[in-house]
Amino acid sequence: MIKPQSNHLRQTQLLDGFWTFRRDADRIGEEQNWNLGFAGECELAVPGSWNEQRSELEQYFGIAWYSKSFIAHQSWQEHGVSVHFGSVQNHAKVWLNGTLVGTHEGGTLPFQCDLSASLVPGQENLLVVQVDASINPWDLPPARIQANAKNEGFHNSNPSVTYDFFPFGGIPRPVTLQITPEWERIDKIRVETALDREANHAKVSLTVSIKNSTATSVLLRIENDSASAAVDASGIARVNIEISSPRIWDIGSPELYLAEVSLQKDGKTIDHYSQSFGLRTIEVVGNSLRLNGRDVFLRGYGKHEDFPVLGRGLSLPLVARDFDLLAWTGANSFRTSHYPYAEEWYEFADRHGILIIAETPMVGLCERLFASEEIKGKALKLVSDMVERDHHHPSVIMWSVANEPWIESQKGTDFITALLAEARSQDSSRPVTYVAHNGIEINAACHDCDIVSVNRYGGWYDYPGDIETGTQYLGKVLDKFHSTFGKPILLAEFGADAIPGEHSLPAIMFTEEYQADIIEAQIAAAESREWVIGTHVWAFSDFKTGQSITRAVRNHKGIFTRERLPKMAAHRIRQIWTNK
Ligand code: BDP
Repeated sequence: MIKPQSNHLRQTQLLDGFWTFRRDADRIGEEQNWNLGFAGECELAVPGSWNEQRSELEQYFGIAWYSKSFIAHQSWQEHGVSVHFGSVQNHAKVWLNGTLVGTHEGGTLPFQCDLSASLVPGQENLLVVQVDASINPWDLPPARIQANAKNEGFHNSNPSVTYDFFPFGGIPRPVTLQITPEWERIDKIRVETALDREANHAKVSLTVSIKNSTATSVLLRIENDSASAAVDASGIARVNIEISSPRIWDIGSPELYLAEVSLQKDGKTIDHYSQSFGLRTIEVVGNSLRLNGRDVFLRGYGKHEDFPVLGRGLSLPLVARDFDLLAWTGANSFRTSHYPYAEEWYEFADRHGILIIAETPMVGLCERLFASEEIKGKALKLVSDMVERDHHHPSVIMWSVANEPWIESQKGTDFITALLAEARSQDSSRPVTYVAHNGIEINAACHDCDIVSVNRYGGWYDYPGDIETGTQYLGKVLDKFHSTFGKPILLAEFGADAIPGEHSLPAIMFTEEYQADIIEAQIAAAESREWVIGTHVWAFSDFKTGQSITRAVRNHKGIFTRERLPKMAAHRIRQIWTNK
């Protein structure tokens, strides 16, 4: 699948806007044929999570239906028409004019449905989506099976999920019609690059998959060079171009190239797609992470897709603002904790030279999930789907296959090891990691990481109220991880909650002073160890969580508030990272 695009042969039509909405708490919609259309209880905006758009939906975690009609142009009769969802949280069933056109599991990756067979050109067409956001112990990420089980995540909350963020429901990313000239079309593009900096030369290889193929060849153009390759019987063409004196993508010079891919049939171009990519190297050498042969130290944050009213919903002004604030603090990187974000985040990072650790939605995993072969199959697919969607972004420098799996047995280690192996087999050009749990001892899967990522909250969950002892403890933990695994270490999470406006002298927990001091002390402790390759503060901004006695309305570990106002820690970090 490729992201919809408009060009001289492809058209897009955005279906964002207000959609008709109706909850289906009793699950009667299918029986009552809501797929043919239904009376809405209200209108809701897409993209957007439903929870904060109306009070009565705030705590609704179940099935709901969305519908939207659009006029199909008469000329679409001869075209291929599909609908692309950036994501639907969590599961989706899609009907066009009453006919089921697709289903999808999982709330953080895109999917698309072919519409051509049930589309009525020249008339109004009705698109209906059933969204299932119910709290399910077997989803990835999962809900708890037992409300108070110790081994199912960090702390119990309502809704009872195994992870520390809010289980939003809805259609949080754009919905786009893609109209292609023919039924035959470019379906997937895999870009592989090999940059030889010494020889000042790069090789770019594209694997192009064609849907409904009878086309004969694919023509690739990159700036002034071009090459073509025949489409084989399975609908795949492999085409290479060599680039001499390549422009190298880097933090300060985010140089991008466009691969112009044309599908040829009977001497005619029948489809076209422009795929951006960058040329850079990223590798682990000894104790360092090297970008284009130079050591790079990661300074940044774990984040969430989260903002008041929008929930998980994509907002382009918010993307722009967050990148502005990242730069203001002197950060060079972030992790897409704890799931793949909307593609617009990675595209912005590509254009502005910010580094991303791209994470799967595998957070809050525990033994009962490790024991299921079915879950393992789904988890492996999530890794490969993420790599397929995001592999071409030069900003993505590392894959994180899971956050804090609660491993208690060899099965858990094997599960994570399998995910790491899958990421590596899908993409050998980037380091892989998973983020080891804050509170468990079995971390053997770290042996299979290129970088060992560690979360630790000394001075907060461990040694609360004591920054000095907490920081010494953090140092010991880092030393132990390094001596056990002999790999470079990323301090992937550390920090403290600060309720904005709370101050104290001396610094005590939950005040802005305490958060700023702990972050400063722990950045220094981590940076004093030459094998630490980065510090990612938890978190960039406050974010919504389930209700719990450990969360005062939300998680307050942001150095910005949920509305993106700076706390004292934001100013402190800016001072440390930029000297301003
Ligand atoms: C870490 C988790 C993160 C939480 C954080 C916290 O990785 O998702 O939000 O703890 O407790 O263990 O604030």
